Amino acid sequence: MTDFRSRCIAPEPLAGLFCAIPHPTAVEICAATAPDFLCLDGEHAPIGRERAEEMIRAAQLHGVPVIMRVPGHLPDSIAGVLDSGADGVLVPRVSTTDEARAAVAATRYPPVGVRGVGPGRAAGFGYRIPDYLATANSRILLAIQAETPGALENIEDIAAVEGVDVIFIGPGDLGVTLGALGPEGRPRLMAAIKRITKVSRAAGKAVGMFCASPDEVPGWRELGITFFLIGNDARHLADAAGAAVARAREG
Ligand code: 3PY
Repeated sequence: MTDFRSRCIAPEPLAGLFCAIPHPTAVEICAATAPDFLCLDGEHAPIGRERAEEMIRAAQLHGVPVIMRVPGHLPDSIAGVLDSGADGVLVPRVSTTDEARAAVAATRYPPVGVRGVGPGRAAGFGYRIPDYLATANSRILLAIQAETPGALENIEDIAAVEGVDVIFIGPGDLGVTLGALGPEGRPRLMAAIKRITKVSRAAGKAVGMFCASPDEVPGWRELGITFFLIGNDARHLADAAGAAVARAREG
Protein backbone atom coordinates (compact mmCIF):
# COMPACT_ATOMS: atom_id res chain seq x y z
CA MET A 1 0.00 0.00 0.00
CA THR A 2 1.26 3.48 -0.92
CA ASP A 3 2.37 5.41 2.16
CA PHE A 4 0.71 8.66 3.17
CA ARG A 5 3.58 10.97 2.17
CA SER A 6 3.74 9.41 -1.31
CA ARG A 7 0.00 9.97 -1.74
CA CYS A 8 0.38 13.62 -0.71
CA ILE A 9 3.25 14.39 -3.05
CA ALA A 10 1.81 12.37 -6.00
CA PRO A 11 -0.33 14.55 -5.55
CA GLU A 12 -3.55 12.63 -4.89
CA PRO A 13 -6.63 14.64 -3.85
CA LEU A 14 -6.93 14.13 -0.08
CA ALA A 15 -9.55 15.34 2.38
CA GLY A 16 -8.67 15.66 6.04
CA LEU A 17 -10.05 17.29 9.16
CA PHE A 18 -8.44 19.37 11.87
CA CYS A 19 -8.84 17.91 15.36
CA ALA A 20 -9.11 20.72 17.90
CA ILE A 21 -10.99 18.89 20.66
CA PRO A 22 -8.09 17.70 22.81
CA HIS A 23 -9.26 14.14 23.44
CA PRO A 24 -8.71 10.73 21.78
CA THR A 25 -12.46 10.05 21.75
CA ALA A 26 -12.99 13.00 19.42
CA VAL A 27 -10.16 11.66 17.23
CA GLU A 28 -11.83 8.22 17.16
CA ILE A 29 -15.14 9.78 16.11
CA CYS A 30 -13.41 11.66 13.28
CA ALA A 31 -11.39 8.57 12.30
CA ALA A 32 -14.59 6.49 12.10
CA THR A 33 -15.73 8.73 9.23
CA ALA A 34 -12.68 7.47 7.23
CA PRO A 35 -11.02 10.77 6.27
CA ASP A 36 -7.82 10.54 4.23
CA PHE A 37 -5.96 11.98 7.21
CA LEU A 38 -6.36 13.94 10.42
CA CYS A 39 -4.39 16.95 11.60
CA LEU A 40 -4.18 17.65 15.34
CA ASP A 41 -4.18 21.40 15.86
CA GLY A 42 -1.28 21.95 18.22
CA GLU A 43 -1.03 25.59 17.16
CA HIS A 44 -4.47 26.77 18.30
CA ALA A 45 -5.88 23.98 20.53
CA PRO A 46 -4.61 23.05 24.01
CA ILE A 47 -2.96 19.76 23.01
CA GLY A 48 0.07 18.94 25.16
CA ARG A 49 2.71 16.32 24.40
CA GLU A 50 1.11 13.42 26.34
CA ARG A 51 -2.35 14.12 25.00
CA ALA A 52 -0.97 14.40 21.46
CA GLU A 53 0.50 10.89 21.76
CA GLU A 54 -2.88 9.49 22.88
CA MET A 55 -4.62 11.26 19.99
CA ILE A 56 -2.04 10.02 17.46
CA ARG A 57 -2.52 6.46 18.77
CA ALA A 58 -6.31 6.76 18.45
CA ALA A 59 -6.08 7.79 14.79
CA GLN A 60 -3.51 5.17 13.85
CA LEU A 61 -5.43 2.34 15.57
CA HIS A 62 -8.19 3.18 13.09
CA GLY A 63 -5.70 3.11 10.20
CA VAL A 64 -5.98 6.87 9.59
CA PRO A 65 -2.74 8.82 8.94
CA VAL A 66 -2.29 11.67 11.39
CA ILE A 67 -0.15 14.78 11.29
CA MET A 68 0.07 17.61 13.79
CA ARG A 69 0.11 21.34 13.26
CA VAL A 70 2.96 22.29 15.57
CA PRO A 71 3.53 25.74 17.11
CA GLY A 72 6.75 26.53 15.20
CA HIS A 73 9.50 25.41 12.83
CA LEU A 74 12.23 24.53 15.36
CA PRO A 75 13.07 21.06 16.76
CA ASP A 76 11.54 21.79 20.18
CA SER A 77 8.14 22.08 18.46
CA ILE A 78 8.59 19.13 16.10
CA ALA A 79 10.78 16.39 17.61
CA GLY A 80 8.40 15.14 20.32
CA VAL A 81 5.41 14.87 17.99
CA LEU A 82 7.39 12.77 15.54
CA ASP A 83 8.74 10.58 18.37
CA SER A 84 5.11 10.02 19.37
CA GLY A 85 4.52 8.52 15.92
CA ALA A 86 2.90 11.33 13.92
CA ASP A 87 3.04 10.72 10.17
CA GLY A 88 4.15 14.28 9.64
CA VAL A 89 3.83 17.89 10.69
CA LEU A 90 2.19 21.05 9.42
CA VAL A 91 4.37 24.04 10.27
CA PRO A 92 2.61 27.44 10.45
CA ARG A 93 3.89 30.89 9.42
CA VAL A 94 6.86 29.89 7.27
CA SER A 95 7.93 33.13 5.58
CA THR A 96 11.59 32.58 4.60
CA THR A 97 13.82 29.89 3.14
CA ASP A 98 15.74 29.76 6.45
CA GLU A 99 12.51 28.86 8.28
CA ALA A 100 11.61 26.29 5.61
CA ARG A 101 15.09 24.73 5.80
CA ALA A 102 14.93 24.66 9.61
CA ALA A 103 11.60 22.79 9.39
CA VAL A 104 13.13 20.27 6.98
CA ALA A 105 16.11 19.77 9.31
CA ALA A 106 13.84 19.25 12.33
CA THR A 107 11.87 16.51 10.56
CA ARG A 108 14.82 14.50 9.16
CA TYR A 109 17.55 12.43 10.77
CA PRO A 110 21.20 13.18 9.89
CA PRO A 111 22.84 13.52 7.46
CA VAL A 112 19.83 15.32 5.94
CA GLY A 113 18.64 16.98 9.16
CA VAL A 114 19.18 17.29 12.87
CA ARG A 115 16.39 15.11 14.33
CA GLY A 116 17.55 13.32 17.47
CA VAL A 117 17.23 9.53 17.84
CA GLY A 118 14.90 8.48 20.65
CA PRO A 119 13.14 5.34 21.81
CA GLY A 120 9.65 6.77 21.49
CA ARG A 121 6.36 5.31 20.31
CA ALA A 122 7.36 5.89 16.64
CA ALA A 123 10.29 3.52 17.09
CA GLY A 124 8.33 0.82 18.96
CA PHE A 125 9.55 2.34 22.26
CA GLY A 126 13.08 1.43 21.23
CA TYR A 127 12.34 -2.08 19.95
CA ARG A 128 12.19 -0.99 16.30
CA ILE A 129 14.77 1.84 16.21
CA PRO A 130 16.79 0.47 13.24
CA ASP A 131 13.66 -0.07 11.10
CA TYR A 132 12.29 3.35 11.97
CA LEU A 133 15.63 5.08 11.31
CA ALA A 134 15.84 3.39 7.91
CA THR A 135 12.45 4.63 6.73
CA ALA A 136 11.46 7.77 8.67
CA ASN A 137 13.25 10.33 6.45
CA SER A 138 11.30 9.14 3.41
CA ARG A 139 7.96 8.59 5.17
CA ILE A 140 7.50 11.72 7.32
CA LEU A 141 5.40 14.41 5.62
CA LEU A 142 6.45 18.03 5.90
CA ALA A 143 3.74 20.55 5.07
CA ILE A 144 4.48 24.24 5.64
CA GLN A 145 1.97 27.07 5.77
CA ALA A 146 2.15 30.03 3.41
CA GLU A 147 0.09 32.67 5.18
CA THR A 148 2.15 35.87 5.42
CA PRO A 149 3.32 38.66 3.08
CA GLY A 150 6.86 37.23 3.50
CA ALA A 151 5.75 33.82 2.23
CA LEU A 152 4.04 35.46 -0.73
CA GLU A 153 7.14 37.47 -1.56
CA ASN A 154 9.57 34.57 -1.11
CA ILE A 155 7.43 31.77 -2.51
CA GLU A 156 9.78 30.96 -5.44
CA ASP A 157 12.66 30.30 -3.01
CA ILE A 158 10.54 28.59 -0.35
CA ALA A 159 8.93 26.26 -2.90
CA ALA A 160 12.41 25.27 -4.12
CA VAL A 161 13.50 24.01 -0.70
CA GLU A 162 14.10 20.28 -0.91
CA GLY A 163 12.27 18.31 1.73
CA VAL A 164 9.20 20.56 1.80
CA ASP A 165 6.38 18.32 0.53
CA VAL A 166 3.23 20.44 0.71
CA ILE A 167 2.73 24.21 0.68
CA PHE A 168 -0.47 24.70 2.67
CA ILE A 169 -2.34 27.98 2.29
CA GLY A 170 -4.03 29.42 5.36
CA PRO A 171 -6.55 31.79 3.74
CA GLY A 172 -7.63 33.27 7.07
CA ASP A 173 -4.16 34.34 8.15
CA LEU A 174 -3.13 35.25 4.62
CA GLY A 175 -6.14 37.57 4.33
CA VAL A 176 -5.42 39.15 7.74
CA THR A 177 -1.68 39.58 7.22
CA LEU A 178 -2.15 41.05 3.73
CA GLY A 179 -4.93 43.32 4.96
CA ALA A 180 -7.10 41.70 2.26
CA LEU A 181 -10.33 41.27 4.17
CA GLY A 182 -13.99 41.08 3.23
CA PRO A 183 -15.40 41.36 -0.27
CA GLU A 184 -13.09 44.33 -1.09
CA GLY A 185 -10.02 42.29 -0.14
CA ARG A 186 -11.13 39.17 -2.04
CA PRO A 187 -9.41 39.99 -5.40
CA ARG A 188 -6.04 40.57 -3.65
CA LEU A 189 -6.42 37.41 -1.60
CA MET A 190 -7.32 35.39 -4.69
CA ALA A 191 -4.32 36.81 -6.57
CA ALA A 192 -2.05 35.80 -3.67
CA ILE A 193 -3.53 32.28 -3.53
CA LYS A 194 -3.16 31.87 -7.29
CA ARG A 195 0.47 33.02 -7.20
CA ILE A 196 1.39 30.69 -4.32
CA THR A 197 -0.35 27.77 -6.01
CA LYS A 198 1.14 28.36 -9.46
CA VAL A 199 4.71 28.82 -8.22
CA SER A 200 4.51 25.85 -5.83
CA ARG A 201 3.07 23.50 -8.46
CA ALA A 202 5.74 24.62 -10.96
CA ALA A 203 8.37 23.69 -8.33
CA GLY A 204 6.80 20.24 -8.02
CA LYS A 205 5.20 20.78 -4.60
CA ALA A 206 1.70 19.70 -3.68
CA VAL A 207 -0.53 22.56 -2.52
CA GLY A 208 -2.98 22.45 0.36
CA MET A 209 -5.84 24.66 1.48
CA PHE A 210 -7.94 25.17 4.58
CA CYS A 211 -11.65 25.16 3.70
CA ALA A 212 -14.36 26.14 6.13
CA SER A 213 -16.80 24.14 3.98
CA PRO A 214 -16.42 21.23 1.53
CA ASP A 215 -18.33 23.33 -1.01
CA GLU A 216 -15.09 25.28 -1.55
CA VAL A 217 -13.13 22.23 -2.70
CA PRO A 218 -14.12 22.03 -6.42
CA GLY A 219 -13.02 25.64 -7.06
CA TRP A 220 -9.63 25.07 -5.42
CA ARG A 221 -9.20 21.75 -7.26
CA GLU A 222 -9.46 23.67 -10.54
CA LEU A 223 -6.39 25.69 -9.49
CA GLY A 224 -4.40 22.49 -8.86
CA ILE A 225 -4.82 22.32 -5.07
CA THR A 226 -5.11 18.74 -3.77
CA PHE A 227 -4.49 18.60 -0.01
CA PHE A 228 -7.51 19.80 1.96
CA LEU A 229 -8.34 20.33 5.60
CA ILE A 230 -12.08 20.81 5.91
CA GLY A 231 -12.94 22.66 9.11
CA ASN A 232 -12.31 21.20 12.53
CA ASP A 233 -14.10 18.76 14.80
CA ALA A 234 -15.19 21.42 17.32
CA ARG A 235 -16.78 23.56 14.61
CA HIS A 236 -18.48 20.55 12.94
CA LEU A 237 -19.91 19.60 16.35
CA ALA A 238 -21.09 23.16 17.00
CA ASP A 239 -22.67 23.43 13.53
CA ALA A 240 -24.51 20.10 13.89
CA ALA A 241 -25.64 20.86 17.44
CA GLY A 242 -26.76 24.37 16.53
CA ALA A 243 -28.71 23.08 13.52
CA ALA A 244 -30.38 20.34 15.61
CA VAL A 245 -31.48 22.80 18.30
CA ALA A 246 -32.73 25.30 15.70
CA ARG A 247 -34.72 22.57 13.88
CA ALA A 248 -36.24 21.37 17.17
CA ARG A 249 -37.35 24.91 18.04
CA GLU A 250 -39.00 25.29 14.65
CA GLY A 251 -41.34 22.57 15.93
C1 3PY B 1 -5.88 29.92 8.08
O1 3PY B 1 -6.91 29.95 7.41
O2 3PY B 1 -5.12 30.89 8.20
C2 3PY B 1 -5.49 28.71 8.77
O3 3PY B 1 -4.41 28.63 9.27
C3 3PY B 1 -6.47 27.58 8.85
O4 3PY B 1 -6.32 26.87 10.02
